[in-house]
Amino acid sequence: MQDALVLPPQQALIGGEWVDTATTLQVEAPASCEPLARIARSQEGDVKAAVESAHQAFSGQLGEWASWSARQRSEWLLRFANIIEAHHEQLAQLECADTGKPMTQARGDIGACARYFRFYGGAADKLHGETIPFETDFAVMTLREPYGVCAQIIPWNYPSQIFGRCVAAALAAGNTVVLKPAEDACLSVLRLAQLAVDHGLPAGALNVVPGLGAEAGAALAAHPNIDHLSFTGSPETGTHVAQAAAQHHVPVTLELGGKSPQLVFADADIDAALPAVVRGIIQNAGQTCSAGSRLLVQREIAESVVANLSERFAALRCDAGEADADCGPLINARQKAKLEARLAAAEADGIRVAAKGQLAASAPSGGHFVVPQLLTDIPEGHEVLQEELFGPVLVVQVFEDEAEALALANATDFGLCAGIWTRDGGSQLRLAKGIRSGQVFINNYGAAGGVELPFGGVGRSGHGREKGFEGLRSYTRIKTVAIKHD
Ligand code: TXE
Repeated sequence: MQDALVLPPQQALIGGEWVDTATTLQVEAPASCEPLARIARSQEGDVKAAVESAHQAFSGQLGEWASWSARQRSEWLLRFANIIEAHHEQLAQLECADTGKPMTQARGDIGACARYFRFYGGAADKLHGETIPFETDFAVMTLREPYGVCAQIIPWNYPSQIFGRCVAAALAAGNTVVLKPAEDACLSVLRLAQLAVDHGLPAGALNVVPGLGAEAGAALAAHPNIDHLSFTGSPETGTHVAQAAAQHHVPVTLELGGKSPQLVFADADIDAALPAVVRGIIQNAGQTCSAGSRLLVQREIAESVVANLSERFAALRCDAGEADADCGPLINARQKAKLEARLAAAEADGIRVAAKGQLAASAPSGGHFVVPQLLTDIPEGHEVLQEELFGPVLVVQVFEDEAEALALANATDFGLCAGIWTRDGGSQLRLAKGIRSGQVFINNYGAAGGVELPFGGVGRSGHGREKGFEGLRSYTRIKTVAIKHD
């Protein structure tokens, strides 16, 4: 039996205070479309106030953030990781209800959020510059400095994880943050922000402006006084926010999704590969930027692999998040309609649905469910091979040899992740070097989410790196100090 949800304030967090906005937005549970909560609808004025508070906190005019040493930041981040863990089940229930994802996945996401705070807490006081040998009468060093006010616009698919990834790294480096969470799912983020303030995060270090992308998001990206912008979402919105930030020469990190391939060779350990291939596409109902959404399989095993996967797909069940089935619903009616339109077009083009999962009889009516599907016999260059479908749909392509596998792997504009399943060491390394993507996994997919591992894309998947130590460095800039002496 689930406990009553602990809902966060229906307000924006500005300068350490929860502040009413002129109006609020209704949030629905994606599994049932029933009302779940209301959230603040921040407008340009709220965003301005949040940026101003973040500036004041960074420059020492508000609260004590600016006076905290790296060691103090480290201690607070480590303590906050424990606080997240102490509220683990409560936060997971909120994440599950708000995003619709199965409870096991929601629990994993809250665990990962705590891990980000622990990782960046541990790293905060180990981030140093260098000394550089120069002329004999010079001493030269680099200082790694925070940018100042970091604007962060995040999506709805992994709210708590992406909160951890962005906020922990930015704070560890000494920045202040103005965060615009997604209107479709932000309850865990607001509750995390509430816990942070209640547990001693100085006023103004973290500001949260919930609301619509076209209002709060656009106002934040275009604000002249932000010093850095990190955006996770669609390539289209990423282009808009990057253009807005460019007006003020604000550096931008963009994480824009993918169409990541899983390459399965005839010599692969099939018993290890196929469960990972299924997990890689059904996790969070396929609404994962790093989803392994294309299966490239070598011709001699293609038939048996498709038969094996068909059985696995047919056994998959969709249900509401708290039922903890294989898949929950999609996030909203728009995402569902977009996916269903693409699937209908694919079927009209003769693409075969080799297998489909089931909607559990216990699933609530009215939810945004789309059952997992395995698509084969796809014409070269078809849209389903190119576009991020953002649902539990795996497309299959067949290759003859390593050269064709590499060509197919690189045949989209995206480049986020790739999985390679083979026992051939030479092939592993040639492909790892040849694949155009930010992460490559050999004989695994996703490295269990590894918060320690740098993550980001090339091409239409974006640029810049989050996660790991690279992610921490990306929230700093280098200042060179050259000292002339006698
Ligand atoms: O994304 P948006 P949507 C991809 C995925 C999905 C598609 C559309 O393919 O099907 O994007 O999803 C804010 N100025 N990804 O429409 O619009 C918005 O409020 C500033 C991949 O939900 O990019 C939210 O906070 N901000 C992805 C955030 O941008 C704006 C995760 C993302 O929303 C804005 C999600 C504007 N004009 C979707 N308009 C990933 N990389 O993991 C919207 N936003």
